[in-house]
Amino acid sequence: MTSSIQFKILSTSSNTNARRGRLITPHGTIDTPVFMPVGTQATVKTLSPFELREMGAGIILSNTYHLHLRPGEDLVDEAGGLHQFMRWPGAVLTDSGGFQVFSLAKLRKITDEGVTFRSHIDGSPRFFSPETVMEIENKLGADIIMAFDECPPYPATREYIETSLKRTLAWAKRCKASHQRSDQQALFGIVQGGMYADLRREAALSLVDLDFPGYAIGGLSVGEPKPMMNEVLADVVCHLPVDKPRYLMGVGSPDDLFEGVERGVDMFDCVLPTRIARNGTVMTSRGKVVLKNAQYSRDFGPLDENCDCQVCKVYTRAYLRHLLKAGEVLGIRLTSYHNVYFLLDMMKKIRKSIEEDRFLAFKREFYESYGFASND
Ligand code: PRF
Ligand code: ZN
Repeated sequence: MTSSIQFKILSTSSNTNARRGRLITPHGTIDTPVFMPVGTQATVKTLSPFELREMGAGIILSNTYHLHLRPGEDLVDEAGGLHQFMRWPGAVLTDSGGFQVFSLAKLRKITDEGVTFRSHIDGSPRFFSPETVMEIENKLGADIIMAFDECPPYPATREYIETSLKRTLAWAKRCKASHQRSDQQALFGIVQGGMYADLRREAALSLVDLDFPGYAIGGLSVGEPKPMMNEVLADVVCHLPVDKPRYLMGVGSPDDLFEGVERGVDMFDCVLPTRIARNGTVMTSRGKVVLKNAQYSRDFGPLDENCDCQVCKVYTRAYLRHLLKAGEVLGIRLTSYHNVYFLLDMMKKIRKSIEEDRFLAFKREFYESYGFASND
């Protein structure tokens, strides 16, 4: 079966594993490496699709777990799928619930068959299995859908990870077998295996055997030290095919994005820009700014003098600080806008630096200005 997506590498970095690519989906062409803003409940919190388009977002992520519980996949299906329902013209990726069911649901019971749990909203009993999750994701209608996996906690014993991984790999196979719309939705496999290099390798090889149109790296950024994450990541990537997209799930912060790109990752998603925006923190070219701090009360400059976003063109730190302090909704809308723009723009600059084969130099420059210690 031909895949519903196509991936092309346009250029590569000569001294790192960074690659500049293009992902063609039924809802548009995405330049990679890409950051996908998170729209858990079929909305990127506080931002409209017009605004997301305006700032250059091409693909967003949404969540099977949340949409299944509310409003339910049948309603979304009836609306014509997620794109139609939320009036988002770009591409959508849905996560499978393999992470949320383990972090949010109550009274979880996991067996080889699937996971029984209670809704965190109303306590109603639910059952997720590879087959039920594929049916839900088919109805939601995203361009890219994720296999149902278990994201094990950190730290975890080798025995726990072995059992969990065996199950995740069996589930990946069942997801592939029950996926009904492979001509319209690309199903990605998820590499788990905790922090164990040999288990990660086994996971990657088994999934590659199943021949997915793309591969995600899950189970990272779950509390392990950053150097450990980067080591596992570098290791996993070398077992993945060069010609398929690689997606690092739930990551991240500006430095995590640079480190991921350097190791050959093409796709990222994270709630970070919108989450920190809602408590008044913005990312700028000179590092984070906590707007509620008193030092900004009479600061009539922009959030970031090097940012071209609509917010930085118009508003002052003093005014944004006032909105946040007064609990006005516009405050968190504007900080969310700037933060998402900041990461999209950073990825755009990363892509350009790969094209011009100066990725590491750009990374060094960015780290110096942002205030990160450089590790190369
Ligand atoms: N699995 C799935 N979604 C995820 C993760 C995972 O391991 C993570 C881990 N960082 C974030 N989101 N299905
Ligand atoms: Zn801005």
